[in-house]
Amino acid sequence: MTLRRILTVDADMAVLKQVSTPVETVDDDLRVLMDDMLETMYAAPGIGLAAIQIGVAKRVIVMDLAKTDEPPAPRYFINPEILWASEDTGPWEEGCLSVPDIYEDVDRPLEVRLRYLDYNGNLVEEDADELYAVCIQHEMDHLNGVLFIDHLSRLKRERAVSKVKKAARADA
Ligand code: GNR
Ligand code: NI
Repeated sequence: MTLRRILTVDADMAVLKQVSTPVETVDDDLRVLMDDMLETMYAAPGIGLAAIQIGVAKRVIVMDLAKTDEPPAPRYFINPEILWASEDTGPWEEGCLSVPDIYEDVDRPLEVRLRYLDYNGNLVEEDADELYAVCIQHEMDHLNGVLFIDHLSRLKRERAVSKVKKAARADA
């Protein structure tokens, strides 16, 4: 498996804004991509990762919501769709590996019904709530070139990007 560089808003905004393309075939090449994404996500560490965050504009997401004292529970989502979203929304404090060290509340539907293809290309439908609902909506936004900071006011968004740019300059 290969660790990939995670793109960030200071340097890679144009790529992160791209709309990703549906996957045609779930094959071994795609599984290599998903394995690399999972390894990259665990190393970061993060709880979810969309392919565009490593510069691949395919509608592919990996996730693991297991707590630190639980065994790993990797999940893979290919061409995910939201079939239904609750009217009820609520805030959750979100972060993003592409917007490092910024944490802000975002309001989203509290429950969603999903359809996607899994690691083996099988069609799955299931309901998500709590952190699962938050994370899948955050990741599906990435597939459409949307970042969690796009849900904030312009002032908060611009401050967040400035902070990430300043930190990147300090690191260099
Ligand atoms: O690791 C992550 N944590 C997180 C916390 C709250 C809401 C969403 C997330 S996803 C994020 C990893 C990431 O950037 N995925 O795109
Ligand atoms: Ni993210």
